[in-house]
Amino acid sequence: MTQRSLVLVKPDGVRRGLTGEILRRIEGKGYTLVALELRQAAAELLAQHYAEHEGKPFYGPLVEFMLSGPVAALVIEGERVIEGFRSLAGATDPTMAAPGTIRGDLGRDWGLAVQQNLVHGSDAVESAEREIAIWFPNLAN
Ligand code: RTP
Ligand code: MG
Repeated sequence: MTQRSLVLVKPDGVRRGLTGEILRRIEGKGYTLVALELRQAAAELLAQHYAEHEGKPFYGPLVEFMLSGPVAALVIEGERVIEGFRSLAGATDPTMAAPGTIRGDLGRDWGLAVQQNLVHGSDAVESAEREIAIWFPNLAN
């Protein structure tokens, strides 16, 4: 089934100049770019985006990190793209993420308050719809 996923290159990825490398992996895999925008996220938008994590110990540091610089926000499309991008991204903890993945090849633990792991990708059809509506309201169906 053709799906869409909301992907973010987080501020660490943009700062380190890895946006192009991450896009290359997505496009190389054969997924289609539907939207692409470099953007400084607002706190209210991040509160919506990360609503499921509110109250967790890493929530405050996570939002602060996501506010620390621009993110590249993307909508990508393809057959099973939601699980496909999660597979490209690798495990949440970049130290443990498999080599060959974005986080495994390009990420590491920097000893900071929150895992800076380069990318976000929607984890289910419902979250993709919700997140696309938050970041790209014009694309929402
Ligand atoms: P994402 O939502 O960014 O695609 O990552 P994910 O599904 O692999 O991870 P999730 O559990 O949704 O957590 C969201 C983000 O919060 C940060 N995090 N840090 N213990 C920690 O330091 C910790 N746990 C989570 C990461 O940036 C993670 O991607
Ligand atoms: Mg997640």
